[in-house]
Amino acid sequence: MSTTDSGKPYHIECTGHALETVKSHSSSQDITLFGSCFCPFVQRVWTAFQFLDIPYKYYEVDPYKKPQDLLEVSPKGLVPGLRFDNFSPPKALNESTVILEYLNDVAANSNGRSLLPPSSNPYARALVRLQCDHVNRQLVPSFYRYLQAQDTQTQIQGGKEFADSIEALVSLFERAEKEVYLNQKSGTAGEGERVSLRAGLGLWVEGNVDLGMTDVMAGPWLFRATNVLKHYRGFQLPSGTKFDAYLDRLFNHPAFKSTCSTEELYLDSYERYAFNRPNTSQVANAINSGRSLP
Ligand SMILES: N[C@@H](CCC(=O)N[C@@H](CS)C(=O)NCC(=O)O)C(=O)O
Repeated sequence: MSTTDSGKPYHIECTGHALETVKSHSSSQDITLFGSCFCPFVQRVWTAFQFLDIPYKYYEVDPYKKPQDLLEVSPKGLVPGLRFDNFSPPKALNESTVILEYLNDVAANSNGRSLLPPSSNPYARALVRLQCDHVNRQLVPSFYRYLQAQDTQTQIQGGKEFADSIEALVSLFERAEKEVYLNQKSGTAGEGERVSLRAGLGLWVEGNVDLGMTDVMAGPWLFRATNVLKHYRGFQLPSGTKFDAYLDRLFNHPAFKSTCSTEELYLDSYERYAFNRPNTSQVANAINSGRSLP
């Protein structure tokens, strides 16, 4: 566990698999993704582009420097942002959760890929959105509270709160699996029908090979729990056969893996959060002042 701030700066270029993906998405496309190599909100959207097979150009920006072209697509200067160059003047979108829904709609209208259960199953879609809501309002803020906590007592409490948010996510996964799939499948005819019942429930459900909306929403922070939180807080993710197998499927899914840099990039880039350096980011400031995240 790391105990002194060595003053490392955040990285400004992807490494590893992510760098390969950047290189193969560097030519002009109708959609430009404004991203930053260390950012989990970007990783959500980037994973969705990869999974949904929507053409894009990746464009690395430093969101702390607030370049003009970023401010034009994202008013607070936050990544991710999308710019649509086939309009004059170009149109734009920001906010990772909004962009994810947008990309899912685009795919549904083009290639039929989806991160959600089919619209013919509104209850299944709602249960997945409950999971996403939990990720956004509990899991993500508790990750930062834990990482930014400086005294031992607050760190212990932060670790517990973060672990509890993961347990609660698992309960929501189990609920959707049970209500949408397990309780139904005995009465159904064949494997085809079983596959369609579990479609869009994501990698939690054994046998599913497609990412779901919740996997994409939560994945970047679960991943950072295995490197950043482990390194700076000695954190161990809750363990269990089914949860371990889920994480394995998630972290090794080609669409997720292709957006991952090497561990050093995350450890260096998150040192400023781990030592709660002043003015680290808008997210860090919101956590320190008890406000909701930007
Ligand atoms: N609610 C935004 C949050 C995005 C966000 O906070 N991105 C960080 C990078 S991880 C950022 O751009 N920070 C710049 C700043 O703090 O000024 C989303 O979901 O897209």
